[in-house]
Amino acid sequence: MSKIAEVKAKVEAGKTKLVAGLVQEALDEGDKAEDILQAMVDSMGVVGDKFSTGEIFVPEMLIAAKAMAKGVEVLKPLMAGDSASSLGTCVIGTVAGDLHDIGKNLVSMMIESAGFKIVDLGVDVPAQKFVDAVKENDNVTLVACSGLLTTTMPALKEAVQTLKASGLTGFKVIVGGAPVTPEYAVEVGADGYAPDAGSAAVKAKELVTA
Ligand code: B12
Repeated sequence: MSKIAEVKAKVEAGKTKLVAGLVQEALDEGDKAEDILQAMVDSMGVVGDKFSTGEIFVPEMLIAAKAMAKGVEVLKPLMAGDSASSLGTCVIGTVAGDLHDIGKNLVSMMIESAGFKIVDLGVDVPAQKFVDAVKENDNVTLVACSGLLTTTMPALKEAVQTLKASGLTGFKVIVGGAPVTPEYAVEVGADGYAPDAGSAAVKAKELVTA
């Protein structure tokens, strides 16, 4: 089994103590950070499918997520660039009622590498907290809202609409997460949407430099 395949298998199996070491071994053997990351993202897809079919339950899903987080820690220094935060501050968070943060963390990492300073509000973030963060931090040029559940899509809408109704200016809003579509982003009044972390960074830059 290739090292990357081993990483993927161990993330799926939730082997939190093994994943970081295996990721490092894969890097040492010359595998690219992007490919290792993609393998772990794919693992999450498999885990989600197994959850859908009742083969595994929430605890197994959680432990797999923790295993992936350990692997991402190893990759982080290699993925994040060292741009001099010239694009302003990006406030990022997962919307109210939603505890998923792997995707949000990857988006945060890539947006940071595109040249933003990051203010991460974490998960389960009420709409008003996004607004408060725009007020409380200097030079906020972007707010990024993540939502992973169909049941929290209304919270995503509320976050965007509360930001837009706040009277505050000078920032754009980008949304994303598995159930979010470009059409939904337009419908809720967001300025931008991206399907994954890499394109989120490109879109973020485009939005604030346009
Ligand atoms: C891990 C996981 C969990 C973990 C989360 C741990 C953590 N720290 O994040 C735990 C166990 C807590 C969990 C709980 C639940 N989960 Co869950 N979970 C998952 C799982 C397996 C992986 C999610 C993930 O990390 N994917 C990998 C990342 C990299 O992908 P991503 O999040 O989509 O992010 C990418 C893009 O979407 C995008 N993106 C994300 N955010 C943003 C933001 C912006 C601004 C932009 C531009 C882009 C962007 O870029 C990211 C990187 O490329 C998914 C299955 C799946 N296929 O996604 C189910 C899944 C999301 N969960 C699901 C469910 C049902 C639940 C629970 C309701 C289960 C329950 N009965 O309790 C709870 C809800 C808890 C809550 N209130 O949030 C369903 C959702 C179904 C739906 N359509 O709503 C899924 C799809 C599983 C399934 N197939 O049924 N879950």
